[in-house]
Amino acid sequence: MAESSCLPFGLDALVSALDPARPLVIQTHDFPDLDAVASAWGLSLLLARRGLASACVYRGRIRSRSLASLVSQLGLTIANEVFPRPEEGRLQLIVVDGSPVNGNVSLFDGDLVAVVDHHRATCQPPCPYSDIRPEMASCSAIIEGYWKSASEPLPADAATALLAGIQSDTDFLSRRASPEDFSSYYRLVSIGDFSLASRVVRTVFDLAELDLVIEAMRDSVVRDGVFWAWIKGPCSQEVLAVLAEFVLRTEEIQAAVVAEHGVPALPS
Ligand SMILES: [Mn+2]
Repeated sequence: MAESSCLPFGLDALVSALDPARPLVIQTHDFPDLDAVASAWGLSLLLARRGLASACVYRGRIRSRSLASLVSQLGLTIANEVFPRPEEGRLQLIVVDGSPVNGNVSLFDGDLVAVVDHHRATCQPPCPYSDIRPEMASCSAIIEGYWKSASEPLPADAATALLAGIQSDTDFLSRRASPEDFSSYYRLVSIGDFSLASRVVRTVFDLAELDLVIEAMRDSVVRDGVFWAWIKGPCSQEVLAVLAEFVLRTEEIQAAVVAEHGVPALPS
């Protein structure tokens, strides 16, 4: 169940919260990942079916090797700046896969109209439309559900991106996931390019980063069942998670703490 909002959920409710005469952007959380960008792109294409043009934007940098690969292979258009045209009216913002009340989105200048997210919110975001479902493991599955409930056929490229979003956020459905994530995944597999998505999501290192991981493992310590390691970054976003997931396959290790030196700050 979605958390409370003054509007019902889905494409029609979202569209009714938007002013078609004003410019619109779909903003991901800062330093976006695959799930965030796939969700933004999937929602942008769906809104276009209702005659609403939007741009996908983010702040920070793309630090994910797999996301950079998906963006180039599918030709996704996403920018880390907006170009306001005051004569067209104030910008409307939709946030996906994050929420300003959780501190993971530095909003561009404009009016927050909607938040679509799967992270637990500390409070209701200040906007007319919110669809926040912490029981779901990916935002991509929420967006796939919007396509399905609107009876709009998903293009293959968008399905590939959303598939990659679910694969990435759930480690190929091996982490906690809801029945809706599984259902979306099942539908997307038959439309999108499963092998492209899987290859992109699994390719997270280059050889230099592999060396950094080997070095971090050599210098790691295990105390009371906890694995501790530092990676001498900068490295791509997924490297830490992949190292942690790998060592958690060790019988004697119950938890992993993996951190990176040299994480860049968000430009102000
Ligand atoms: Mn996500």
